[in-house]
Amino acid sequence: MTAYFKNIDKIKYEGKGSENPLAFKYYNSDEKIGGKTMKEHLRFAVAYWHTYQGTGADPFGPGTAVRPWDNIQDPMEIAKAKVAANFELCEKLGVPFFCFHDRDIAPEASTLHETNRNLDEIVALIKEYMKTSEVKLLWGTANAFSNPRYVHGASTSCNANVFAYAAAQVKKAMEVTKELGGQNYVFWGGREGYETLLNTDMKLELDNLGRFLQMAVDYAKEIGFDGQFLIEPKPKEPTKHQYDFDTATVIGFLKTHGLDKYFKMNIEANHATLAAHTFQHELRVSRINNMLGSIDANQGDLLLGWDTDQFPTNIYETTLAMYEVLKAGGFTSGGLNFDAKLRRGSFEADDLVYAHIAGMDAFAKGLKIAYKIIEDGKIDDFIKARYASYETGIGLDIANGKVGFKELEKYALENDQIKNNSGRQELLENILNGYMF
Ligand code: XUL
Ligand code: CO
Repeated sequence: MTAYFKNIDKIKYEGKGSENPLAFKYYNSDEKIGGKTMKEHLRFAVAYWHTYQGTGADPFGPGTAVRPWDNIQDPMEIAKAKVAANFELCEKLGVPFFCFHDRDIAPEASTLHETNRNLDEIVALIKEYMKTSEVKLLWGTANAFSNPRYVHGASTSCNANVFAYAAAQVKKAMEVTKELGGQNYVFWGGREGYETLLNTDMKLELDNLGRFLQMAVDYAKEIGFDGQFLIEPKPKEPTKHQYDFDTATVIGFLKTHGLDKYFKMNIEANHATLAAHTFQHELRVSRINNMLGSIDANQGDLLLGWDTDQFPTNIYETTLAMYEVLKAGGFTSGGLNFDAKLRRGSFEADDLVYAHIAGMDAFAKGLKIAYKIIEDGKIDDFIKARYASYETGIGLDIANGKVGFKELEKYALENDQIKNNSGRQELLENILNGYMF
């Protein structure tokens, strides 16, 4: 069997003192953190699109990536090489999952019929690999945004034939995800949004999006796909205004269309910051609504206003993210999918390995610190004490819905000398630093 990452052996944990760049400093897969191993907590996944499809092309120049399949010509042979490379990379990194769009794993042909045949052939090959590998599919999705037919969107296109085509594509992608034992199915908006209201029937587009998701729910029942449906919010890019703007918007949309019980969120760090939120904010909104499903693990650059999809190395961010995941009770079907790409200057295949090691170590360290924060309880105790006024007296009556404006007015007239306590933000930030360093 051809090895695509020839210079790389299985990446091992060597600990903090190690100077080996091809070893983990923090990610120790079998180490237990509060009764679960790191592997069980973190559930890492490799993203097929960036890792095998990404070339480093940008609007100013072509791709720079040097990849072992560069000299293969036939698109189906390239696709097969990437399947082999995927299992090799996941196994060498000890990453238990991967994720894909339909068009990442198999090339599109000139008819939908042929395209589906290509997909079937590659899916059969992936199934073969899965027989002897422990690597599993975290989630599948459909790329209903790259092909020019999706110029005006997919389920929100003004063209009903495009809606139908997208439905056929998602139907097939769901079947394939089920066939490969995918634990989730993701809907990211793609081009579901608009550029100008001058040409847009927003109400019809949103209703069509709702109808489309309902069809997906119905079809999942029909074929017995019991994976979790996830929606991945993003505020802009590619369209100026994406309908799945952020978690709060998506939850409102799902409730309006009676779909909220079927979906959870797939929160991507860079999408959160594009929405002018923090990563932790989006995770918190999902968690308190019992909708934290999975994470697209990456980071943006706060100096740039687009989706840079960098590998996550910021330990503050990974710590606060893992704090939310632990508080949510951990992942069930979800995990940490590295929806992240190499910088254009990092063009060698080995950079893929360094990048994943960096991301895995950053989340392992974040997990350890987050666990310490929760176990120690200082921050949680502070928050609890801050809201103690709702645990007795008038506060408890408010929380229990026992009082209205009239009772509260009577209370306020008798208690109008208000005393507030400090929010102690800087003290808490220093406490957080104490856990980190
Ligand atoms: C785009 C993005 C997608 C989704 C899957 O910004 O994040 O790759 O994760 O379609
Ligand atoms: Co993503």
